[in-house]
Amino acid sequence: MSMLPVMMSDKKDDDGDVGVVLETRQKTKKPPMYKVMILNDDYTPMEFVVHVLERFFGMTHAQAFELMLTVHKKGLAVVGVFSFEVAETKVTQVMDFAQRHQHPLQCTMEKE
Ligand code: TYC
Repeated sequence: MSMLPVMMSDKKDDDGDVGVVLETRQKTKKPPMYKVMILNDDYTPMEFVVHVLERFFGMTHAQAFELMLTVHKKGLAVVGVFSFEVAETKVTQVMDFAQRHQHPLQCTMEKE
């Protein structure tokens, strides 16, 4: 029997794989993400909504104005997508701020 080392080039399929990987499913699940939405109403002033979008969602005035108009025309829009905790905080901040100013603005979240 030969005891010579077998060179890689002498074997078919020698890629260093020992052939025991039967499961390729990734077990590390990405955390669920949540859409935060604002809803249109007939009473909240446009400038208040623009201010909310700047203050709590880091938008520029132009971005905030454009999104506010989308909500005004379409009824609602997604403002951002966040982890559960961040989404919940945004919703609470917006709802508290609107209530303090006595505007009926609604902000909700929904699993993506
Ligand atoms: N529709 C409101 C108005 O005409 C403006 C508005 C926009 C209110 C967006 C809420 O999420 C909203 N004053």
